[in-house]
Amino acid sequence: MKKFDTSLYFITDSTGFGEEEFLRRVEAALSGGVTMLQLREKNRSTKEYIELAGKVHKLTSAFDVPLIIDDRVDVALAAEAEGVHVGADDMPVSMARKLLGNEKIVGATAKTVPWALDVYHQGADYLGVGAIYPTTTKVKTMLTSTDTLRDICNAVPIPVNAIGGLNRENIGILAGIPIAGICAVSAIMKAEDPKTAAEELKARASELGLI
Ligand code: TZP
Ligand code: MG
Repeated sequence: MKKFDTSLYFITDSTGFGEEEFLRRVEAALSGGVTMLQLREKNRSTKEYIELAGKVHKLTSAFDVPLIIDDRVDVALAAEAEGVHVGADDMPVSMARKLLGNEKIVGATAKTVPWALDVYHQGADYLGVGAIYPTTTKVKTMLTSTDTLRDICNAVPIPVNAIGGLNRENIGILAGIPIAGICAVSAIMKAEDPKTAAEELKARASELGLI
């Protein structure tokens, strides 16, 4: 049975880092208490994506953290990752589910209640909702209000994570919304010390009763 915990969901971005430094940061974030990790690569060949996924998978496995691959079901299968995350322009959730089976995790993006219900009914295991704040990470997205985030949380029976521009200074805006966790890229990836950043973000989310 697949089990996962989205409370501190770290999404990577290797842009600007050499491989060694990237992997060092990933490992540091894991040691800081990340509970789920998504490898998100937009500019790699399939071969490079699979190779990097294999290296990251070694690290996540050592921490018993599920590795999710962004966009690419083929890469997730090749690297024997624990799952995939698909957005509006990616493979439909129902197809990803069919290809991966029920033991793998399929996450989806949603920005409205009807969208959330649709991907839930297609078989999504969790949702990422945002962007809550403007983000400096390269992404095609629009802002999602905290009211919509709350409505989505109340509309679906699966874990819903907030994403977009989140850091320990600003996650107070999420207090009282029944999210399952926080997704963060820059707040951890670009931190001077990703381990401390992960620890502090988790501590703050916990203090606010979010996780
Ligand atoms: N989807 C919505 S916002 C976002 C994604 C992938 C990027 C979030 O990155 P950051 O650096 O945590 O704002
Ligand atoms: Mg995508």
